[in-house]
Amino acid sequence: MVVNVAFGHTNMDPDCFGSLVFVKKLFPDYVLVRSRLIHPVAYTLYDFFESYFNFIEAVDMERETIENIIVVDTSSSARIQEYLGHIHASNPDITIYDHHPAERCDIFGARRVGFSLGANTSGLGRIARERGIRLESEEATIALTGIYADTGCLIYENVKPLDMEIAAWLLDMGASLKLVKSFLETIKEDEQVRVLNRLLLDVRPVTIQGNEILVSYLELDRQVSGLAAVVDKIAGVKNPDAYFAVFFIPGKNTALVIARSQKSRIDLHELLAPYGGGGHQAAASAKLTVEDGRQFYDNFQAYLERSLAPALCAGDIMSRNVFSINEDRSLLEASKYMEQVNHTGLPVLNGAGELTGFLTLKEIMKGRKNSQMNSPVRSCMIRKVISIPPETTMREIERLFFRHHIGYLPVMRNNELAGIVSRGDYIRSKIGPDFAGGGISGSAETGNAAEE
Ligand SMILES: [Mn+2]
Repeated sequence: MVVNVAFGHTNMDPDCFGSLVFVKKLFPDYVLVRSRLIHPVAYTLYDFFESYFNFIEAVDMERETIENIIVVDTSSSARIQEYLGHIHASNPDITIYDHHPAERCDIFGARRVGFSLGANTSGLGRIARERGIRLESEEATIALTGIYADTGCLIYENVKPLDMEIAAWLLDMGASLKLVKSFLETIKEDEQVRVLNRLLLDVRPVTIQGNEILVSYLELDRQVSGLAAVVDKIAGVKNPDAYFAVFFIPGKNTALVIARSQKSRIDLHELLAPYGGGGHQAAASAKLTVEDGRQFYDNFQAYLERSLAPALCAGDIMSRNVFSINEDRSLLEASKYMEQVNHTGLPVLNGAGELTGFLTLKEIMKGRKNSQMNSPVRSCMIRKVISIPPETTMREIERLFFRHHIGYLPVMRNNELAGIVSRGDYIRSKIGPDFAGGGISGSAETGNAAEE
């Protein structure tokens, strides 16, 4: 028999299932093929909707002549190998619908429809929406689970407006948020809870090159499934720049590293490559055979010390072109100067060039109200200035801004004003590496951030 088939990557996850819902709607004559393994995150979803998908097994394809293949959520031949091995004696047409980077596509002869979206489900959803397709509420629930799973409930950096649009459209068609939530609840097993509790106590903060890192070491008497979900949870609660969890199963001489990163500068895929691991920049893992788990843990920490890139610090993001004012100038002069340089705050220096205070629009307005415009800056400025050395990390900068409700942090090197970090500098450097590293000196900050 001639058959058309569709499948997702090996170890199918919610985004695969969400994508396949749309494949069913868009290409009703395609038969869906199940992967040998289902990703633990998708267990409940799969259990619940198994009959809806009506999957065949990969081995069932051996009897058929496969004419057309649709692949969803991967462009890598390695991740569909388990299916390809069962397709014999036919020369099928392959179409890929995928949201992973195109350069990783190595499925020969395939036509590829690429999406630059947080979830692959959103891309297929857009096509379905354009064709006027409607979903039953169960179908919308599966699809929304797919989008939520791949986008961290629409909060990861990969999220595009279209992911949100399709999510809203699915909700409109009756997707159940209650069900989505229960499908995505990843910590269900008692064993996971036990590991979670132990890790919460055991996890150790270390600062490496200014990065706030968490590490933990735990010995298990056997393999526990869903460890990645536990690691995710810890990373979510403790909020480090990166978390490296090392597990060791003595009976099997197996070490497992599961890592999560919240910083684009910490690329876990690259970091774990020497250990035969991999994944993504933000989430990766490695499994190794080792004799001594403790020893491995020590070596691994030493490896991190050597390998982690220095964290972004004040010296990287500060504006170097600092406008300052002498404390003997009048408030009127200061206000004119501020207007001229288009700044809302200025460091105040004494004759020796030392930082003695800070002046913002607020003090000028106060001075104007009290007819003090001819008084020296010295008499009106903020005297308790919080300044920082150039090595101050982004985390510390963030804490200072929020704890003290200030808009500027003068950067001092050897008692000399080297630069200034404004809230704008801070936010720009957070938005992306392209914005970091200055080049924005002298930019105007709107309003005095101290007021916000
Ligand atoms: Mn995906």
